[in-house]
Amino acid sequence: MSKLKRALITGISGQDGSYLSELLLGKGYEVHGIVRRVAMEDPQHRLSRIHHLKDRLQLHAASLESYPSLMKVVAAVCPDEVYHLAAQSYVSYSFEDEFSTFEVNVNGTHYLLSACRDVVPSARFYFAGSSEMFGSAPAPQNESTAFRPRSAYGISKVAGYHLTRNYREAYGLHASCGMLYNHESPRRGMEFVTRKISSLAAQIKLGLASEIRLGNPEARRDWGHAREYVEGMWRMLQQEQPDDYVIATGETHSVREFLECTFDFLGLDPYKYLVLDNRFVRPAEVDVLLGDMSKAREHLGWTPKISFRELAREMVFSDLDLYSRVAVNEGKSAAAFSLAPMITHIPPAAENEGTPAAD
Ligand code: G4F
Repeated sequence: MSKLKRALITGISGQDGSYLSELLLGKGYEVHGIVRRVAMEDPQHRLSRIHHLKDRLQLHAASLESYPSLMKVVAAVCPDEVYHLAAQSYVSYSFEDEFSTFEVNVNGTHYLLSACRDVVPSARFYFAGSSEMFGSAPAPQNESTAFRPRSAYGISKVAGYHLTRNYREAYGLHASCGMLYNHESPRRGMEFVTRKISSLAAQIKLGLASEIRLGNPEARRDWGHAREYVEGMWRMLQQEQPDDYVIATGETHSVREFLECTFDFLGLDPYKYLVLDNRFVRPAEVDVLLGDMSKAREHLGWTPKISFRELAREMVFSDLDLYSRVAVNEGKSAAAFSLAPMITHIPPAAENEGTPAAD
């Protein structure tokens, strides 16, 4: 009988980590995750995205800022596949603290690669790169596009990409980098614009909020669904040869479009509530991201199926459900908002709504 494959995931408690855990468990992997010690001490809040999997995962406390702690976990787990997802991933914050962004994103990646080379050199390694590496490069971007990052976050991911490539070329590691475009879901953190919009739309509908403050509504992103994107990560590590891939939908939409689409699902006019607020405008913006994922389609057989509208719909109805429960707990009945039929499930997509994100 062949032995179970063992995966080690950094950032397992995040959006991508939770979807990837589900995918790997479903494929019969033994799944280990690295979390910070504080998360172990406060699992209800910090591990909420993987709470439903808690009996099937093996969690280890370590810090990306400590090489010895990472080394110890890698040696104890002896993984076949390592998915390095953990990072300071909020672009705006990287303008406020460039130094900790580099510390975690660059040194953390370097420590983990080094530990893998020294302890499990035959393990396959995935590095979570980002479309932010392309920055102001003209659209559409693909694996040959020159990087022009516009933030400390983008620069840190370019450094991680080169570290990954260098470990592949210098030490023969099976190390791949996924350049993933923005990927969202109901599990997205509240600081990112899509979740900020879907959660505030729901709260406005329920009378729990009265405005939405945004920075630049004209920025354009190539938004896909995180559940589909983690499948791309896994496929990269199943290839005989390591390589780098763009994972994207091939469609770009503005923040404004996401706002209009989301509010529209709830029958709201976003312009009654929108306040433009300079505090959310970045010192250097990435205006347009649009990925060309032909290589992933041809080599990995990966294509996204969930459209922009389906993504927005899932997010906003999930938040409506969430905040309805909040409203009920605050003594307001969901029925008072005429929402009872809407909050029980996410309605299926109408056949004529939206187009598939890509072929
Ligand atoms: O949702 P965002 O904060 O995501 P951003 O900066 O594109 O980065 C995300 O995607 C990357 C992949 O491309 C990841 F690598 C990264 O870790 C992260 O997951 O902002 C999206 C756009 C930006 O142009 C921003 O300026 O929305 C614009 N925006 C406008 N108003 C806002 C707001 N962003 C946020 N977070 N909050 C606002 O109020």
